[in-house]
Amino acid sequence: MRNSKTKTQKGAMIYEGKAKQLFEGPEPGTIIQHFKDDATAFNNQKKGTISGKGVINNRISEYIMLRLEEIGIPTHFIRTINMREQLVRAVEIVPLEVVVRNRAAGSFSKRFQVPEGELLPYPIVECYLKSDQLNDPLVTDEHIFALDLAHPQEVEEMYSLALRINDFLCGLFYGVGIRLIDFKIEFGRAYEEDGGVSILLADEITPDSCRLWDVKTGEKLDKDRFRHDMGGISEAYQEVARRLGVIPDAPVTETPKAASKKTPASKPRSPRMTKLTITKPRTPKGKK
Ligand code: ADP
Ligand code: AIR
Ligand code: ASP
Repeated sequence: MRNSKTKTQKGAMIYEGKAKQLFEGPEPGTIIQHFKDDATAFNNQKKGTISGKGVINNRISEYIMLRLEEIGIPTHFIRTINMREQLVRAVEIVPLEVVVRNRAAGSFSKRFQVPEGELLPYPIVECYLKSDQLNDPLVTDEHIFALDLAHPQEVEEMYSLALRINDFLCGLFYGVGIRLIDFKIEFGRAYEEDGGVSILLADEITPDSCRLWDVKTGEKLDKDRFRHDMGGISEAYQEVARRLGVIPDAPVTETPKAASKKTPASKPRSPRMTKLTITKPRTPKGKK
């Protein structure tokens, strides 16, 4: 249990989405993101729960946001609060889903009839309007400007950040035997005290928002397993987290005692992992 003095005060719920809830944070300009086990696909047509997903996604997103901060990508992440919650900076979400693709898959394969897995000549960036009502249509820069969704400078900034994020994540995942096929990210506007506005990476980067294939076997380790009823969903998410070193080798459980009992005698993969027992939320260094 956390010391009550350090307990982060959670305010009212301000939004309930398909995979996360947002609560007012302890200070103005902050929000608590709560990761649920709920999963949806194909714009809410398919619904279900993936046991333990929220806990794993909270960890994975924390880890990736921190690694990205280290290479100078500005993100909304402030700190992890508990197993399912993280404190983030409140931003005005740019209503675009920015997708980067390294290989053909999903809607790209369907739209252009390109076989899944085919290597693209270079990473491509696409934008979709964030609108469940309209089924997230693909939009061009002209649409973005004409509909005043973002300014040209912001679009340039988001594309450039998206490609840097892709470069970095391709290497990060490849290092643990995973091929990054594609991913979706969201950006937000942060209003600074000096009147300036900056673009931050917001939302999450997890197996819900990426396509991740095992390098050797091509096995899918992401939400496509849920989308296409492939089974082994929780196990796939756990495998990604385990390879990144953010959870121990044992299954993720929210019952602390059970979790520690179940931990096998196997050697942890890195010193980082020994510290990261799933029973104790961690406060990352360098962020308050
Ligand atoms: P959806 O809204 O598509 O159902 P989620 O269930 O993941 O998706 O809900 C999370 C919501 O929080 C998303 O709409 C996302 O745009 C928004 N969001 C993510 N990060 C921030 C942030 N830092 N500030 C404000 N809103 C955010
Ligand atoms: N994505 C798109 N909308 C929601 C999500 N999570 C992600 C998918 C995939 C990438 O964006 O998980 O990694 C491209 O999706 P699609 O369906 O356009 O091929
Ligand atoms: N996240 C979107 C939905 O819930 C799209 C998807 O992941 O397939 O429908």
